[in-house]
Amino acid sequence: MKNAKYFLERAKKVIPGGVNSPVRAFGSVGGTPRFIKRAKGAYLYDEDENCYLDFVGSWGPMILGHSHDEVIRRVQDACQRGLSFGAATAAEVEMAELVCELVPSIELVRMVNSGTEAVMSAIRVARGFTGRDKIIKFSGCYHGHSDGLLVQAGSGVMTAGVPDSLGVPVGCTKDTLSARYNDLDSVKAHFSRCPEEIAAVIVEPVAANMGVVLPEEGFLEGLRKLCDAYGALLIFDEVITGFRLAIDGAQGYYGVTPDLTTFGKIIGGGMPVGAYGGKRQIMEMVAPLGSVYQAGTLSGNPVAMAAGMAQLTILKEHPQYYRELNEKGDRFFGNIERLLRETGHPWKVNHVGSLGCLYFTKQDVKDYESAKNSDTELFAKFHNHMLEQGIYLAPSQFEAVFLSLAHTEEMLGKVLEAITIFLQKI
Ligand code: KE4
Repeated sequence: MKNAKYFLERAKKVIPGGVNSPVRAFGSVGGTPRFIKRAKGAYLYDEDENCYLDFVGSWGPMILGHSHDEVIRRVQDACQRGLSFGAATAAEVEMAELVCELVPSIELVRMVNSGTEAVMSAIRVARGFTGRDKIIKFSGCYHGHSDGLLVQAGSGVMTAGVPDSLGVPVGCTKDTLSARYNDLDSVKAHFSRCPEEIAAVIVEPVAANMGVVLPEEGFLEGLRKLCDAYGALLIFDEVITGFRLAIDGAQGYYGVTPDLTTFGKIIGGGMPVGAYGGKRQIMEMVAPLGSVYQAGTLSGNPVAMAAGMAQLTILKEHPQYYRELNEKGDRFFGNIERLLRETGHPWKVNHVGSLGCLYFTKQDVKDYESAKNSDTELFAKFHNHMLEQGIYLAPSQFEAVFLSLAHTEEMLGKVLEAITIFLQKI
């Protein structure tokens, strides 16, 4: 057996940081990233055959659990017919029809290969449709790594976006304005200052990249009203919440309709799929119909469509799964809150449906500023303890816990036991 350290040393010789996405390097929690060999249901197995109860779920896609038999079968079946054609296929039509059926605000939808691509394209469409350049995003929200969105979180209301990554020219972020999540006044301030320049407001309807921060009463509705008042588009980035909170995502769960929606993760069933879509009048801007250009060699890839269609079809045909998943989440995160209270630990748990986060702070967490109050060193100790207990959490305080239909009450009970041991240790 080769262990994680062996693989990490090998990986670092040929991959930046030894990983293909930074958070996987365990940088903020220390320790050695596990090299996963296989997964089934709620479990991951690393190269040493160590077994972990998984609460990352590939960062959201695996809502049915890993290696769901029907999803695997549909993918294997598609593989037999060829991996990629670079041509139109019936599978793409079926996927688009299904997305439009499941999400009423979507009249036209375009498949791409990642959430980043979906968001980048949706913003381009919003700019093309409105003829405006500026966008508003929220500090602490993450929308993928396209240049214009890598903006220093929290750059003030009066200052244009400042790049948050080397290699991003200021020109790419000067039209990106930052506002504060759950603070409509911070959005109004931007609109008041440049009433006819803002193409869109993009928001995670549940912010799941600063831990999990829920929209306060009236926040999403307020964004809808402001966009209508100033002629801007409202973009819901549902890469995480899409098909997770409900079959029609956070927009269905909260009853607020965006003009454009971006998807990723669950829509691909574990394969690389992103999508963006919305009202016909807006999406007709997209080439070859309109003049907003976007393209992709593997967009609508038939094998990826098979995986996504399989997963979405299972979710559509079992509407009770969402009630089951959301009730499971309420019980699980509620039990953690109760445990903290009973043991005199004042930390905060934010959760909605199958998404949640334990913050090591005594203050309510309702935006990026308050999320940053969390004790990340204590989180690192917590993460390492849970890993030792065979429980695989996202290696960052500012990610989410993802529950799946494969998590049983017995498994969730083991998590509470592990947390109890941790609370006794500290
Ligand atoms: P991808 O390009 O990673 O498929 O999607 C980007 C993206 C867009 N919008 C939201 C709301 C997202 O959460 C993401 C990506 N999520 C992270 C996890 N928080 C992906 C994990 C990673 O970066 O390794």
